[in-house]
Amino acid sequence: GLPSRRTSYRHLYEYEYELKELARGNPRLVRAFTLAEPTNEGRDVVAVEIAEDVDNAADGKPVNVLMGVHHAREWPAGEHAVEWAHELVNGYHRDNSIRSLVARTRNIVVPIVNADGFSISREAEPKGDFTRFDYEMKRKNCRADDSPPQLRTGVCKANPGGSARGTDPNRNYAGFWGGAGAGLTWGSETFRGSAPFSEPETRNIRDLVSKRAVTNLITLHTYGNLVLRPPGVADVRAPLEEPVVKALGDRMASRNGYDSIPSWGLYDTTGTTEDWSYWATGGFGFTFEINTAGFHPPYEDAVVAEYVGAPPAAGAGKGGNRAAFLDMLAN
Ligand code: 0X9
Ligand code: ZN
Repeated sequence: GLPSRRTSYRHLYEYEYELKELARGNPRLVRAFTLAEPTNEGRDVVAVEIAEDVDNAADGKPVNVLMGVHHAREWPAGEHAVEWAHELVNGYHRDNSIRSLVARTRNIVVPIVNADGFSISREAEPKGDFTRFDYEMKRKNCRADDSPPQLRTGVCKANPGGSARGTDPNRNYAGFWGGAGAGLTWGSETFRGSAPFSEPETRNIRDLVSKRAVTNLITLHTYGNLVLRPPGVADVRAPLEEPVVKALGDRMASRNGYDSIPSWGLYDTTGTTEDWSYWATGGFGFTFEINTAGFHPPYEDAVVAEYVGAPPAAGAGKGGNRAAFLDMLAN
């Protein structure tokens, strides 16, 4: 089972509560904090940092960031991120190899980057008052202020047309912003936004990555069982250390059984998280596309099996993302 023994998708309030509880129970090891800005609808974006002597942030140890749910409907992304936090804390107390990894690194986990969108998607299911496409299958954030008049009437939760209202957080970063694979209009599911970093969600990550000299980040999405590395467009001529980045991606993929490919091999994208962070800071970054069954299929399939790993009995068992994350930490 999972490090937390969880068996169903969390709600937003459970993420917040759990991260704070983890810090409260392990004050030297875990620090819970809120990212720089609240979302457009005023929600906090909550994170934890896990390290030995966690408050001594200037100790020079490599910083790893794991984040989930840039895209509202991709619920397993948040689950894998928060389970990783539990894994490190549990392992620190019980497992010598994890304890020594934690002693050598600093680990920041942001399970739900797009708190507004996730909240709408996650809470849509039990209610009969909105359509599946507008709410449960929402992808983007909630940006109403500078959207066209017909989309501007209040916060996005209270109004139909919710899927159109918003910017795609994974097209809003400054790296090659607005190029191939990014929508230019509000109605687009990949809308780049009105300007680079026009959204609190991306500004929050910019702030975190810039302040903390991040060595590596992994941004979790669903779906496809892929480890994606920069660049998002094939014709980028930036000085990318392709052999190094490929080797890291391949290593992680060898643990979780995913395919390791450059992002442009999936399709062209610009304004994505790790393209920006790599070119802005030199820090490594990868996108994992978790599971093959959909954006948020049954928990057992997309979270338990994909995180812990399939049992090896059938011959083709995978290590799961637990193994991939630990491998990155060990490097
Ligand atoms: O399109 C996306 O943003 C990602 N796929 S998803 O189905 N989760 O929406 C893929 C992005 C891949 N490109 C980069 N990460 N550069
Ligand atoms: Zn996604």
